[in-house]
Amino acid sequence: NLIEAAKRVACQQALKDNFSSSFKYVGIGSGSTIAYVVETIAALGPEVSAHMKFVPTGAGSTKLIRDAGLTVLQVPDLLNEVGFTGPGTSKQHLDIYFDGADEVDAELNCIKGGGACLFQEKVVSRLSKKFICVADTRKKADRLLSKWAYIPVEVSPIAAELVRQELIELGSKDPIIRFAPTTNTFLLTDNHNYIIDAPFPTLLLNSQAELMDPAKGLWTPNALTAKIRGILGVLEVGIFSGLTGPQATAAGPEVEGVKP
Ligand code: DER
Repeated sequence: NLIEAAKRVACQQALKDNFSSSFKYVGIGSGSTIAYVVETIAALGPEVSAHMKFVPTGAGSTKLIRDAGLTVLQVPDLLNEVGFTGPGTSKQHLDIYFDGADEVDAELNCIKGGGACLFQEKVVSRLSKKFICVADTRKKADRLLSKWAYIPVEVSPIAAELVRQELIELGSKDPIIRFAPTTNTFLLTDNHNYIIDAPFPTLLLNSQAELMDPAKGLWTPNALTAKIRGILGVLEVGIFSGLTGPQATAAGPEVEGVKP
């Protein structure tokens, strides 16, 4: 269908513009769009990918890489393989990291975490020279939280209710601990934590920081990320921010017929 076609075209375009056979370490995100990135890389054949190692962002990403016949390298094994090169040296060992997003704003800030993998996604992003966000036009928004309704936050289960109350203090309306529909219990992430989905008003762009007014619910992505991350019990926040300039690229071309 048209959405799947849009995802596939966006992935092929993202790879065409950013993938090189000289790469050694490639980060692979989570969700359905990224499947087309892996499918396209595998289709290039072993002569391109056999020497590469693919760093996953969770159990689903690991399975996707393995099922495509590509080599999986988990983050701890990557860091052991490259070794610690001393304080102040770069930790961006991955040549590139491809992933989807739930929403992307005009500055390429993203909401991520719809697939509950945001923590490992952010770890892999931190270890990558470049993050290529691949998203069809449904994800495109002028500002974050204008289409996608909430910020996924990964939290310690024992402190989840405390964090939920602190998020309400911060201005979130009715934050909810995410349920796993299949087991009818709270969803457990790959890191054995809970996810709280916290609705907030539409975020400003980081370049509009002068308009910030938390009392009126006006936050920039950077400021709100820092504030939420500071709540006792929060592991990580599903806002990827500051991906400007050469580090990031918008999605591929809009596919005919797929309008935002
Ligand atoms: O969880 C995430 O951040 C994922 O990247 C995800 O939400 C994107 O999912 P999709 O490619 O299936 O839309």
